[in-house]
Amino acid sequence: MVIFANITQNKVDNVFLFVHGICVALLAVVTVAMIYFVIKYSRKKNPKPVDIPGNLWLEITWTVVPVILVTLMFLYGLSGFNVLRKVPADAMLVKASARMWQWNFQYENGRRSEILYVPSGKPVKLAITSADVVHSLFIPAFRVKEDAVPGRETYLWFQGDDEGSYDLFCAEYCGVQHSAMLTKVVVMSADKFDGWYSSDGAVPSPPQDLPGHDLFIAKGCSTCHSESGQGDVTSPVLKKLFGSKITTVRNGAEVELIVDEDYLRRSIIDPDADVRKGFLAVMPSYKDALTEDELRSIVNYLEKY
Ligand SMILES: [Cu+2]
Repeated sequence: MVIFANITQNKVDNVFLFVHGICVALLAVVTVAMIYFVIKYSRKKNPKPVDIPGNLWLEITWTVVPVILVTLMFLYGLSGFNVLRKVPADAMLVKASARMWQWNFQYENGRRSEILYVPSGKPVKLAITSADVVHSLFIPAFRVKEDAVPGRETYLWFQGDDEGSYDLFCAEYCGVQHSAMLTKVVVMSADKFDGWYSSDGAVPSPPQDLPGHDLFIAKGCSTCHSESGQGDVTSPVLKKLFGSKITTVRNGAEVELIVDEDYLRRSIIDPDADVRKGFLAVMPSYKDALTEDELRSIVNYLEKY
């Protein structure tokens, strides 16, 4: 038996299994009856058609039983819906805003992030808005999805009980870079989360006089890799990184390397290839979010950063 990781997932899965179970049972009943009638009333056995008079009890049964079944499906589904819509009073509020083609999360202390960091075991309410078109915020692992509609605030809530990182993406086709609206929910222990939450990554201030700086901000790099941030478990500090010797984990094995242009490039396009030792692999790939020129510009910037 599956052990469900969290409340919303548990509820949604149970309703799904219940409805699915009834559907499978009905399919079996209908199929068996159909095969039975095909054989019993075949033309070979009944060359002469005869009228079969109605059967009141049979008709009452096949009306009442389905009514009971769909009512049960509705009521059980409604109980799941109520769980999803009723946010626990102690939920932590995070504002989630969507725009073509990026997610942005803002916390109550003003801290912003492109990755949704949450403490484990605590309900989180996302207040969702969109700056342009309709997007949809979907976290499959927690079975929650809600549209981001311009001019209006929607919401959802979930609770991550197991530490780890989970996919979060846009589930409403919103333009050519729709598939780039992919990020992570990182569930951390309360201690680690508090450390991240209170670290001063809120005010990124990379050097402004270098080319590539504006791009570094515009593409959201600085929301995680801030200059002043001391670098938590998810985002190493990039300052003076170029040329330094680091240890990474590649396919499960530790590798020592000198940070060069190739490494910076690879880490932006395929962040999971060489993950800095001691850090979590949570950065989304920027393969489709940057043109070749933009990529070159950011890499050049980081070389001097
Ligand atoms: Cu979208």
